[in-house]
Amino acid sequence: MTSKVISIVLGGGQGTRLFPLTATRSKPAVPIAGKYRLVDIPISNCLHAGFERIFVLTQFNSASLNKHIKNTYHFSSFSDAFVDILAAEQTPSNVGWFQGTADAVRQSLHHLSVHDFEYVLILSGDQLYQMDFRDMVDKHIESKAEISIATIPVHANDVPGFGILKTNEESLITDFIEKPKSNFESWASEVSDDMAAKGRYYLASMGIYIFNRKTLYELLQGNDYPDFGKEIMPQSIKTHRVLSYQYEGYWTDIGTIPSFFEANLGLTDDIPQFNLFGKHHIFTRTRMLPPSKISGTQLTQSIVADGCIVNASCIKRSIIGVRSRIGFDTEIDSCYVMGSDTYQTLEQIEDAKASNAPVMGIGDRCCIKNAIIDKNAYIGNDVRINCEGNLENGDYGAYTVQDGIVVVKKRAVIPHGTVI
Ligand code: ADQ
Ligand code: ADP
Repeated sequence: MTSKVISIVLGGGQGTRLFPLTATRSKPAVPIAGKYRLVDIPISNCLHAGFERIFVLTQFNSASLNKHIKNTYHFSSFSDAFVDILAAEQTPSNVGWFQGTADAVRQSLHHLSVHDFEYVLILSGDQLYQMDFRDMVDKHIESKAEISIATIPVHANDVPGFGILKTNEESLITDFIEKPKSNFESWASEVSDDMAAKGRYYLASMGIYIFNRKTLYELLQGNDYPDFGKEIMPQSIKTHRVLSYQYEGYWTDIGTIPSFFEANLGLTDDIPQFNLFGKHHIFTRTRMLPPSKISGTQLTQSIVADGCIVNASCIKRSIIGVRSRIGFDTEIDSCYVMGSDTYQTLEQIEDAKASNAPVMGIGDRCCIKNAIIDKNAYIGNDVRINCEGNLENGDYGAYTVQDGIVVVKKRAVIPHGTVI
């Protein structure tokens, strides 16, 4: 069965909801959990299922995405496995960017058609979850569906963010509405006792779809509907057999700064809902970094990636990414520090100090709370970030503030003594 499936990861539109992390890189290349990138999650789920032919669709291509895919996903030359990036491209018949999710897949059909496959698995690129796609494909085939949508019960508060649907006794979808804003009470479904206890009565689309090859071509060709959720799904349930594949495990959207931040910090929990340490771990690039060196630091509920040099006094509920350097007497609380792509040499560090400029990483005697520090940032000594709270949303040049979270931009320089 695995040889009959091709997977497509929807790597993101313009990525505005994750700005400024997507200011200079495409969304699939955004770093998560200290050492991975967003795209590693759907790709790892596919590889664990044995689905080894994967396209990643992205609105714009970035050096980091190419490099990451090229350096990470290597397969035997005796297999037909691949992970290929398809960036929106101009062709004689198409001058625009991808207009939406369905349009992105439509514009990529000519790359798909040269392959031998019966089912297409379409995945979102900004979700954190571990799902066995083999079971979903098995159910799709058993029930003779033409399309399957993975679904999950959600709370009424979350309904306006999702495609909501209703099913019949065969789990076939009978009604579908994309992101209803009000008066959706009649859309509640029968759910398990566990879900009912959590008030999760509405069946939401997870944006994970299986299409039979013929059905996908039928639905995408001869029209220019841009989105699966807005146009293709509500229409297809009238004309096709569309199965709801219900899932009740951990699954969360990481497409906005607050959800991205919480999903990352959630990984530092005692028993996180997303298991980095299990059998279905996430694949990523092997970097051959040195082990981290930590001195005088009280570390509580934190994740420290490889290659770090940490002298901070205390780090609490934080993720410290690859090659992070953190100075003496610095306190870090509830932060995602992404780390660096390279190390400064000792000479560069001495030169910076001689000219009173910050060195790469985080300086001495800083206090940083509720922040994301993007890669290669230079944070000086005695800097205080978000220690008093109450910051107004906005873009302040070197950093942004959104819902109480400060995001220091990639390569930003925050001079000594700055208070944010
Ligand atoms: P949304 O997540 O709001 O709803 P959308 O913005 O279309 O839908 O994004 C789906 C995925 O496609 C994301 O990974 C996104 O980054 C990517 N994407 C968006 N535009 C793209 C483009 N032009 N090119 C490439 N990739 C693109 C969808 C469904 C809902 C469902 C939720 C579940 O429409 O019905 O409930 O997903 O999260
Ligand atoms: P990101 O998207 O995470 O911000 P980049 O595209 O800037 O990443 O960099 C990704 C890769 O590029 C890193 O793995 C690193 O090896 C390499 N890189 C970035 N900056 C430099 C540099 N100044 N010198 C050498 N390699 C670099």
